Amino acid sequence: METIRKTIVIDPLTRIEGHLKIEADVENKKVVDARVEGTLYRGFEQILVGRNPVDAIQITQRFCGVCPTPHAIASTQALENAFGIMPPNNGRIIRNIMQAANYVQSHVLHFYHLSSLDYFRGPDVPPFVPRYESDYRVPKSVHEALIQHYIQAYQMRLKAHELSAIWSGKMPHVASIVPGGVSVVPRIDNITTSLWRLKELTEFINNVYLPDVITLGEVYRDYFSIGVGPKNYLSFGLFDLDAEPDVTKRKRFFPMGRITNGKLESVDPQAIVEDVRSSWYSSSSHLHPSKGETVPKLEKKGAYSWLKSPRYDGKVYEVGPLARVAMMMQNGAHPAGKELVEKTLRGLQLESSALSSVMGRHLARAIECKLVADSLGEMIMQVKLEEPVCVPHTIPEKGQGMGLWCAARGALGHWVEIQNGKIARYQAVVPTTWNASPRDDRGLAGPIEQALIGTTVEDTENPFPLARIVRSFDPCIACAVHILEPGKAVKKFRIL
Ligand code: NFE
Ligand code: MG
Repeated sequence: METIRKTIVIDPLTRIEGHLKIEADVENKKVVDARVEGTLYRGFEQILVGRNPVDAIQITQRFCGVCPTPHAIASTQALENAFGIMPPNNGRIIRNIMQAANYVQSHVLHFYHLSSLDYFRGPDVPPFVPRYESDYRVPKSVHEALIQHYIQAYQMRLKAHELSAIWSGKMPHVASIVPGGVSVVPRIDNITTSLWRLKELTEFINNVYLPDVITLGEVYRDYFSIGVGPKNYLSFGLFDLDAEPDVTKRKRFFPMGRITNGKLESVDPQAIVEDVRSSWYSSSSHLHPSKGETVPKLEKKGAYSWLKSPRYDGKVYEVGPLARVAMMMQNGAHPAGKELVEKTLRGLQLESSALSSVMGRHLARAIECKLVADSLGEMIMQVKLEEPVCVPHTIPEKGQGMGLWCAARGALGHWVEIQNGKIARYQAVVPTTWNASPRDDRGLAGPIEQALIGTTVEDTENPFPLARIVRSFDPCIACAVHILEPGKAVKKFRIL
């Protein structure tokens, strides 16, 4: 039989954050190779050099409007690490509240407004038309409800933003996170106005979001075996439960850890490097982020992305809700959460291995959203009105710091070096850099590239399975790259 070869190009992929191009080489309807290309350069890491270290908390939040909160927290923790301070209980807890609200907002955003229209038609009015055609299979009986939920989800995201803003002053981009804690003085109405919003959010997650994900899981069962990732998972964990200065020993609601070849392991931050062989940077490759460099070079031969390739001990790791849920299935931190995952999979007559898939990622995100919302009430009630929220800080002449946290999309690290009281080096390694990374120095494909390879594409003119796979990772390229050449020929775009 004659082999039919074709390269599918999707550029830009819509309904994600930022600018992403997908290239998939297809042979006889099967993806045999794939390249995930971040096509946006931003340069935040250089903007930070020479600034007052405390500016990092505000500037790094401008990486992204979806996940400013984790950048504020990771940068503050990097500074606190360099300053030798830790926040008091109230500071720690109030940051957790803001982060939990941001998780809920982000997960609801991802499922309804970024992903769900991959699976059912929106109403026949703009902005839902024109639309690309797909194998929409949702039965009539639930279709109308899904559209209603899509609209309701906007209200829910507003509620989650408000819940954060009660503590963070505003959203997006929190105003009250400072080195040593937070600057908000809690009052009783912060607590009460948070609780009623949380009640509405919890009801939505339990009665609408999670059931909708399960419904789509039933209808699109085949997507529990499509988009299989590297099956190695990394999480830095989050929601600090104590003030242990060593972040690798700190107690967290979602503990730090890795799963490699099915085995639960600890995290040694020294084992992280970023390769740039396939990235448009002339700086040295394979550097630890504390020594990382970001020197752009668009003409670099063999490069195809602005994203670097973070690797742990030379291996490829998927990060995100699926990584945290995969960890939860082994680390004993949340028996009820584990039971819910098992029960849901049993209901769908699936094995736990089905989690590494498009639908597995959506399910993990929804179950994590429920776990976070269910714990948020307790976090709010832990705030002590009469206790301090912050400790003072002094900026040292020289120092180094690391903040490891988890954004909604996965493991997030910030590294800062201070010289003469100013930032001398700043490196951020963000979730989408892990997931959407290009080939590393050894040629290993990144997690999304791996998930694309092997996929069957029946119609190369309408490769919707590829779009569904990429979106299940919830990529955010604005975060991950942190050039436009005016006057050059306009590209031919294919929008999916
Ligand atoms: Ni812009 Fe982000 C999250 C971070 S993604 S959304 O969550 O950090 O890489
Ligand atoms: Mg970076």
